[in-house]
Amino acid sequence: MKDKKFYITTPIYYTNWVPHIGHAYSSLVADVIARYKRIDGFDVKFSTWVDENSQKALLKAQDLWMNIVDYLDMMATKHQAVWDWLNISYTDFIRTTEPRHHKFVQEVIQKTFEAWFIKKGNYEWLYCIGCESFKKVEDLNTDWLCPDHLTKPEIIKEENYFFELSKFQEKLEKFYEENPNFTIPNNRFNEMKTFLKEWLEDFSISRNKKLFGIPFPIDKEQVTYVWYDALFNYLTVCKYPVKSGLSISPDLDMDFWPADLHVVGKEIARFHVIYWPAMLEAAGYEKPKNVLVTGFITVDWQKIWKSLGNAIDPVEFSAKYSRDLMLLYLLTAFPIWNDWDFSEEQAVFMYNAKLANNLGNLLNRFLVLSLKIWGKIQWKIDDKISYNISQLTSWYDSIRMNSYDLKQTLDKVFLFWDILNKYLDDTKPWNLKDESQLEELINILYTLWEWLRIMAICLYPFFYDKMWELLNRIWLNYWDLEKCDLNFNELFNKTETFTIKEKWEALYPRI
Ligand code: ME8
Repeated sequence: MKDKKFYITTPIYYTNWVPHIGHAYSSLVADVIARYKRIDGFDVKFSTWVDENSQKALLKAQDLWMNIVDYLDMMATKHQAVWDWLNISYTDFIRTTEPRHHKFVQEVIQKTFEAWFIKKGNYEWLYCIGCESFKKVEDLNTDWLCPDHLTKPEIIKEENYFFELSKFQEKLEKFYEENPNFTIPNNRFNEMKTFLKEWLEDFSISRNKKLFGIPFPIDKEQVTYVWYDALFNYLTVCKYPVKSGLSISPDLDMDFWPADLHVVGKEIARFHVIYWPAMLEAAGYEKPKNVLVTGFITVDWQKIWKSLGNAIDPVEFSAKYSRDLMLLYLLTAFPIWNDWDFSEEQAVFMYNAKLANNLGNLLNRFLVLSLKIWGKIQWKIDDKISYNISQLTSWYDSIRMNSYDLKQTLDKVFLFWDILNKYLDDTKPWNLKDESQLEELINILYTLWEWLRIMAICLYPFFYDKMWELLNRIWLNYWDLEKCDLNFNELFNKTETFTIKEKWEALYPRI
């Protein structure tokens, strides 16, 4: 068991749809970070799956004339198939209809009630089923519709239970002050701080109608509001992790709490940055360390909608091209704090430029040279370039990956290819044909291979499959970087002997 622990989550996704490219974006971001942490010697817990107690799933099941339980089973399987196809390296899966989640949510509500943070009140509000959230008149567009779903919100008038969020205004302000990087990136944190300044109202956490959901423990006539149950999924998997079958083993993974990172989209930042820390404090749990907020992907500048037929299927897209192409595009075309309009053309262009041409050409250039010399290359790194290597490694590890800046990390690693290409152009190893120049030639080649080794390690969390192949082809026995005991620094500083025996097919064929 490793002592360094890291717990990362994706949002749990609604099951009125199968995941589209936007959902895949969040899960891929979380996957890269999880793999990075594993290589760096952390014991990683990575949780994901589905948010099931929603009205919209119920309506969808009714539309299909299906029993809700059968419908949810079918959709949970479909969601899992997507994440398995994309090789998302989750360790924990949660469905919010599972008995362990019901049990835990009821426990925390009881605890929160006993701590005097839940009160009864009259609820008179507008509710958008698409958002599964209440709305104010000023949130609606000029036709009185929800601007995101273009539907008329329901008017709900009933007596139910409220979470007293207003008691947390000052506590949250203080928490943000003490944790200036709680929400990444900064623009999203600033939005949340502005929101916090304006108003914090108590919000309803139960519904009077007998809807589908978790029975509210202090009043059995009511069910729990879906968001109040959903957020606690992150804790359920620590409190009652399913390690074998469906047995409920209390507290087994509580040493992973508080979560290190929640990856969420901007539309649910408010739930994670404002409500969630308050809900945790009220129930007596520590707050998460960071929330990473991603921007939104549109297609033809429209929100992605099943009914518009503009949803890009991540399985189809990655089958047509590759997971690496999709990931490269989603993580480098735009910064995480931006929204972006999806473009297949641009994705292919970036792949060809960065992976097929840049990496591919470089590899070919010195593969041919190395084969000409001999099989084994062991020498020392050229001083002219060793500084650049150490600059890359220290920068990679301590600065970018640890602040979850995936775009900058990739951009920077790709930038180092240019340095390497320039090194080749400057040293012109192909001109070193004389016997007396052999030592110099070997030295240059060794430097190049060592550099490639480092780059492959840096890129492994992103493109683990191809980078594993690359390391394998130069006969390095890094058969499972995510399970080996070395951390990044040790891997970077390892001295290796390279064996180059045969010409390979292109690692990334041009499209
Ligand atoms: O909100 N662009 O689930 P959800 C980028 N169940 N990311 C997108 C996206 C897009 N167009 N569309 C979706 C819910 N996402 C709740 C979450 S968590 C306790 C409960 C991603 O199925 C993004 O991460 O609507 C967004 O926050 C999430 O999927 C919403 O998925």
